[in-house]
Amino acid sequence: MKLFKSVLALAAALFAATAVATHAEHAMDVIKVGDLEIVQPYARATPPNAPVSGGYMVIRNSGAETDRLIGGSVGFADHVEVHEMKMEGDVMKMRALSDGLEIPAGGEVVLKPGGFHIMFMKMKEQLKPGETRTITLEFEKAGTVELELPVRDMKGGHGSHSHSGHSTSN
Ligand SMILES: [Cu+2]
Repeated sequence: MKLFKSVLALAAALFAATAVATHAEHAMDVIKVGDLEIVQPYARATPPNAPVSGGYMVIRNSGAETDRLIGGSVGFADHVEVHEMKMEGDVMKMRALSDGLEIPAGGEVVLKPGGFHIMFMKMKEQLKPGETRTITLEFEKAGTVELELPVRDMKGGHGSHSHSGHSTSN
């Protein structure tokens, strides 16, 4: 219980750092598809033979209609799922969003450690810090978009603990 609370605190601290960095975003970190903007996507670096990893980004919708992130694909994992992580009582739970992740009109959704994320299932290779991968995202209305996914070392973020806990409890 305490562990999960400190994980949340760390996730919040990480997110605060990300929010500051967002002000310095440059054009190449923003990918547009239809009415959507995808800002600063990245993937979590993994140790060798890690079964899963996570993808994070901010998705903004400047359109008048709700869109949904419904899936995607990558070459380095068997498949991709859209997940939500949140506290239920005292327990951190993660689940796949079978209807996708809603991106509200005029709003934005933050995919971050401890919250919504893209989960890479059955990893085929290690992701090392400084490397770049490609991901294809699929949106209900905006369609598909391919973008570059820098790999970031997130040691100390402790989000990986939640992930490994999830994969073994499933
Ligand atoms: Cu997940």
